[in-house]
Amino acid sequence: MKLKSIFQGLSLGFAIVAVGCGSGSSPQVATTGEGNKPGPSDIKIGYIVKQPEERWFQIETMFAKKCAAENGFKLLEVPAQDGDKVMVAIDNLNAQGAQGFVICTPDTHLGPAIMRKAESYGMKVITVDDQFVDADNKIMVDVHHMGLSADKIGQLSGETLVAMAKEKNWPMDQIGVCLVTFEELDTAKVRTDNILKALLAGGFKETQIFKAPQKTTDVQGSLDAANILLTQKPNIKYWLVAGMNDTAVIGAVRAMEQRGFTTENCIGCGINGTEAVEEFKKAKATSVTASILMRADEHGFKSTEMLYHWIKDGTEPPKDTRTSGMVVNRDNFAAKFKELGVPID
Ligand code: FCA
Repeated sequence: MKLKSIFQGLSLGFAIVAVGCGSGSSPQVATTGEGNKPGPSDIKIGYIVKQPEERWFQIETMFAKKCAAENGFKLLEVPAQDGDKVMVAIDNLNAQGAQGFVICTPDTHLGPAIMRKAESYGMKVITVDDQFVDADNKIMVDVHHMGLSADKIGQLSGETLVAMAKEKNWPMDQIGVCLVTFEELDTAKVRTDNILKALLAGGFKETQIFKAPQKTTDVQGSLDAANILLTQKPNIKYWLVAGMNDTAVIGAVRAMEQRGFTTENCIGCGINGTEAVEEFKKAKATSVTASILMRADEHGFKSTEMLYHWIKDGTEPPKDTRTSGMVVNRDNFAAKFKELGVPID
């Protein structure tokens, strides 16, 4: 799978401020490297994630650690499930001498506050997966980002679901689509908007596609969202399920199962692959029929590697780096994960 750089960043010199501590100053950077550049062992990088319980973020962090081990710098793993934890985490990282961090924030609206704090400490920042937004809800395109091509991935998920539904040959007028949404998050909205487009292009009518908004982006959040929809639509015989990630689809499928739906009348396609694996591994197939396998490994490794070179050599990374994905299911997941070197146990 190819990593695509959308914008080629400028290579800028990086001046290291060698003294100072506490609020409003840059972290102290020892310089055991060549000239006045820091050596690998002088470098500490934070890896902050919003949902440490999700396998996606565990794999990302695993590969960020691999990058640190291969290059000889120190990676500081930080779970931060809310805004307060993020702010405390940045203070702690600074106190530990980290020169920068990669972050998937629990709330993208924290972007301006996170950047203000990071800049006050002279820390470099790369966002991973979720982009910051400003006070006007606009993406902060000046902050370096590594993420996925949410439009293409959404489209692929929608097209996969259409193809799977066609194979089932269910009567079109008895099919409903449960589209689990989380429109507060840009990458999620772009994904589900494009799933919807692909379903319409595949012959589904707007009137048979129902959005189920998640309040939280965990299994419980999507299970609750789907339960509300199922209560409102008790007469639908066949369900297709989609959402912004595997967790969204797994929760909705659990809600369907509680009402007696099986693979005979319900199928779903997730995104990430990292959580759908648990479904594919089950002896009996579940309605989580497929997923779009994304590169958690590459997101973790590359984002950290880019930040490392930025701190160490002053090589500014591209402003925007995007990854693509591929369809996985029960038949091919083991081979695909093996190819990427991503563990499935
Ligand atoms: C978001 C989702 C994750 C993953 C990531 C690429 O952060 O919450 O599950 O899909 O984008």
